[in-house]
Amino acid sequence: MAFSIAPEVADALAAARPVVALESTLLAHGLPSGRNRALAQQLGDAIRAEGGVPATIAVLDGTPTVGLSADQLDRVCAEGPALTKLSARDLGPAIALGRSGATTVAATSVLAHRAGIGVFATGGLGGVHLPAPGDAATWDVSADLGVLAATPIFVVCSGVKSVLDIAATLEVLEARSVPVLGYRTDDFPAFYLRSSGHRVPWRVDDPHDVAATVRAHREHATSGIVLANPVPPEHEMDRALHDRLLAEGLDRLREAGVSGSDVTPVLLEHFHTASGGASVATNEALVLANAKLAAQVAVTLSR
Ligand code: PSU
Ligand code: MN
Repeated sequence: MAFSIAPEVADALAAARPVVALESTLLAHGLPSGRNRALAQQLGDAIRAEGGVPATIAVLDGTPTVGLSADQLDRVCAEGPALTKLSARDLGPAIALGRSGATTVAATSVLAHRAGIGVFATGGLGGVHLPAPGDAATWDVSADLGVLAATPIFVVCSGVKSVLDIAATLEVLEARSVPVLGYRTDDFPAFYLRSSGHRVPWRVDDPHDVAATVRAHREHATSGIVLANPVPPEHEMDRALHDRLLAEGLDRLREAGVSGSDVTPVLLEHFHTASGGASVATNEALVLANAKLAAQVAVTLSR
């Protein structure tokens, strides 16, 4: 099967230099067209500024591609939501049928690991959704969690969105033996907000302790590791605005009968339009901070 790794990424991996994987779903589906291409560039620049090599991942015309070129980033960002959202289970069909798609945390983790990349930066993980009204439980659990349980990848994120059942998400990560570390915090962040009100089991305060933890974990376990890095304080969303948009967004999903993998993109779109772009600025700031931190850890790990 064709598998394309950008020469710069392949060279860095061969020389054991630090590489940071980035996902393409957050570009294509998580941010409005018009903002995503600039962020893609800034993410790469932030990783390079720390001494790392960025590797954005997608599937293009049936080829899993690790390290998108400028032209390929143009394409992924221009196609945006028209591009299929590929989770891990979708990789086989997309490859076999010659299709293109943006990769989620799950699919990006699988391809990054296969390419030999162990460090990954993103915005928010998928998780356990809230049950539909009247239902006691939900079967809508993101494949991100199962893949992180089975894949030795270290992922920096800003927690999960408050549209998810955060307590249940943390329970699944615990049950699946995925360590969750808080970066300079004791609270698991909720993407737009610095705290979800749920505690993290472990707190780490600098990239060296993070790298040491990743190394120690990899000595005895094959699961992934989550580092939860809260959005920088100056970019946190106003809590009252956040709570209003969340309530409105949930009503909207219910009215439109949206379910499954469409839930996250539709909700994000509501946040972006109804906040007049404030949520986009928060989203961009947190992903950038995560790329920078992931690069610092990757640099430390490579020493
Ligand atoms: N959460 C966000 N922004 C995103 C996503 C999640 O705040 O863009 C994307 C990520 O790619 C994540 C995916 O892996 O959604 C999870 O989707 P699902 O719940 O359908 O597995
Ligand atoms: Mn889902």
